[in-house]
Amino acid sequence: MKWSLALPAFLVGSHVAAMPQLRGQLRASSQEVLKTPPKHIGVGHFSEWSRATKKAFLMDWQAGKAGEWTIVMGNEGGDLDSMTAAITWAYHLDHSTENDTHPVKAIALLQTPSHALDLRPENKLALDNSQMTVGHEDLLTSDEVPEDPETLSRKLKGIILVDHGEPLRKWRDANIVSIFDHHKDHGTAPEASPRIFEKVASCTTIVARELLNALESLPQEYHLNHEFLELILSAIAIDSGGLTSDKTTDEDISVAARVLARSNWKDEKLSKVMKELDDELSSAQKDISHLNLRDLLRRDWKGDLIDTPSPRTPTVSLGFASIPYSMDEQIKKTDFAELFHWFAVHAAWTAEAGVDISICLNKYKVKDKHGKKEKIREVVLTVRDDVRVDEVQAEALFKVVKDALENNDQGIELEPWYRANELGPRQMVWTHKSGAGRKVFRPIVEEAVYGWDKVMMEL
Ligand SMILES: [Mn+2]
Repeated sequence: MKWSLALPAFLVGSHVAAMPQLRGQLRASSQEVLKTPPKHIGVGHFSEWSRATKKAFLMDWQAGKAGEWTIVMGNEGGDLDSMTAAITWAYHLDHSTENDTHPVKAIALLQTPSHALDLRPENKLALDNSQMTVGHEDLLTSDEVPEDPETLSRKLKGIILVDHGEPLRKWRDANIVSIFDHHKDHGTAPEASPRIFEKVASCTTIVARELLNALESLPQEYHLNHEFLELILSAIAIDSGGLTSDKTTDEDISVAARVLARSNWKDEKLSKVMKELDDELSSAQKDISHLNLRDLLRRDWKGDLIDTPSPRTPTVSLGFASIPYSMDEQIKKTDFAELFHWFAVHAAWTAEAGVDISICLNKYKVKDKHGKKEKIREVVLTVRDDVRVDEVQAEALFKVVKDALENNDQGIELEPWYRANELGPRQMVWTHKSGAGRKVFRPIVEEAVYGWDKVMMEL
């Protein structure tokens, strides 16, 4: 079946692209022949738009015209919400001004390297469903940004933050045009407009609502293609458990209904569509059993540098991982399947990431004696003494963060992990049953680090 080797180019032809069934068959048969699936260019309108935008951005950058662009960026966890919210607002800015004398040049940036996106099967699936090019080629990822963000941020027209409330340090010199977020408001860029912080399940809800409101007030609406609408519904569905989780708000429901009404699925029931999307995406999301510990650490990693108040105190780097496995299960995934190896693999990753303080937030379910499922969470704290702080400082930092965690005012009752006595210096593991995740823990740890200097001076 030699012809299958010519398939990628062949698929670009629009007549083939217009026949999804044939395309599927060809792809399936070619995969049998070739070990690695052949690359093909996405065929949807959405893919075309995204690809054209990326090309225009890179061409303008090369021509020294980066200053005409606004980058819409999600957070570095790079989940479906971040990705979709960024794409949604970039799409809106681009389409709503396309007939203007000076159309807005906006591009979505996924603040993860492309390989990290591959660690999120649900993103892959959602992009595939939206007929995007395999391997996220239509999207700009952080490893493709053609210039050091510190420098680029000063050249850009501006940045727009979605799904996070303050820019990563490397972007902090950029002009922040707008913020759409559902995390804690740290007061960043008070002059940004729109500047919306709202407790909703999915940040995409906020962005999609703003898009629809603006769209409906235009003299003539621009086109929303169905792939795009389906991606928006997917992001809201997975973050809201198909609109059924506790986090779901009326806004999530009403925005999803408005998006659905414009989609190809408009004749179906909202609850059914959202449940199906959530089921499909959540099962893809859970399909990470093949990932090793290093990949699990990288998969949902958020970190940044924190300046402590005093000039004599170094800047420290803080990283958070979220992992859906217990410590015991993670240990089993290491080559030696022993506790020491968890810390060795973890240390190799934090060294690579240049992180002083690392917090891993694990969550998993156990069945109690009545067969009822119970959610358990674990917190793993480690502090390195070889990145930005020395051993004495590392000890002090560890103590400050440990105290802040143990004496938190969020009602989280941390109990030492059952093997805590086997841990080494500046390592601690706790378990708890509160629902608190990264959104709760991150501010606790950050505030502790901001206050670290005070403790140092008292010593
Ligand atoms: Mn989010």
